[in-house]
Amino acid sequence: MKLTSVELLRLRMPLVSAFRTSFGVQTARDVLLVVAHTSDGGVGYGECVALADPVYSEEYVEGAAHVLERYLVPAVMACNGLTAARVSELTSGFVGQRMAKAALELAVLDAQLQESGMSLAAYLGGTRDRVDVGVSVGITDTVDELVETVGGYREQGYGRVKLKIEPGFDLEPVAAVREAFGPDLPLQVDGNTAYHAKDLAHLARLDEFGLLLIEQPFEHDALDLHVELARRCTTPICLDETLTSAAVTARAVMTGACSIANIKAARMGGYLEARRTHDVAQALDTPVWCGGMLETGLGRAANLALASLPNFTLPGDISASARYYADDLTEPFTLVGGQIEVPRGPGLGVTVRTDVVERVLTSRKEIRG
Ligand code: SMG
Ligand code: MG
Repeated sequence: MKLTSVELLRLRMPLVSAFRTSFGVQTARDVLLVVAHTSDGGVGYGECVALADPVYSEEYVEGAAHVLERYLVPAVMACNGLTAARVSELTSGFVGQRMAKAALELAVLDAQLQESGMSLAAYLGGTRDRVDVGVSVGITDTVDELVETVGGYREQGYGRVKLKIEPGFDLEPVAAVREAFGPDLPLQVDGNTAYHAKDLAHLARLDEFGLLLIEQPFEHDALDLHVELARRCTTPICLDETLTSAAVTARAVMTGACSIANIKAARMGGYLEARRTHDVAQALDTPVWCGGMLETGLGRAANLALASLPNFTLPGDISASARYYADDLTEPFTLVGGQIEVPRGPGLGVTVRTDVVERVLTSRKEIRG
């Protein structure tokens, strides 16, 4: 396989409701799509999940588009006999840029798998036709509003709920949700790196709410603080922002900084490294689940394929299309019995709704070999 051209599409997709985390509020998604065109006439899509600003990680969408155009796409386009497995090696001379690399790798992988007629789930080693999913609920102005929002999602059929927390919005909202929905609601929290060493004793009080896990309360490189919280709590600690590769994940587990891993392929440079991370975690008896970055149907399709692997034993942040977008870029994913079906068709297994893409398109750039 050889790439003949790559398009970088920028889209502006309004979110159906604002999403507030300790990083700030998002009301729309500035989406970057990588479209790979092959010499055999194939087309593959990869969604780059970098946020508009460098708050979740160093990457941001404008920078990712630049790095793809200037460095990553030319490095991959020069290759004859290209396969998705070669993308990480061809771009390894450029430090970091994992979300940009992941999007390019996924576009190549989608094209490759469509050509061979294999689904992404089958290629990765998925073993389930549908996967358990949950919903990630943003910070609200009041605790009453949070309880009402969670109630709405429960009515829609979400079985597992994740609450975003930050200093000043943690014990009270968690207690209220636990009280309103009872001890059987699978509930977890995500601090998105907003806490510091002085908060250790406070965070340990989350133990009384019977949570599934506490996700990334401290900064990405603060392994020691996560180890200390794990020592003080019986609730499992899960890492997100910290886990940038299979090797980093193994180190985090072995040092006791986490006993559960959130896997996001984009944070790790691609779906192939995500699969390796799944395998390493499984070897270390560490359950994993699939994180989310408010993906459109394209990224969601890939996440569903990943989440169908056997060690994804906890529900993922992979909600139905309607939780994010009024008009998704693919046929909408829907929730049935707390689960979403894994696409079966070749590659990502979805059809891109080009009419929707054209409607939300803000810019298009074509890179030729
Ligand atoms: O895709 O449903 C989703 C969002 C899940 O909470 C979610 N993602 O830290 O896990 C996380 C956040 C990161 C993105 S928002 C800044
Ligand atoms: Mg997180």
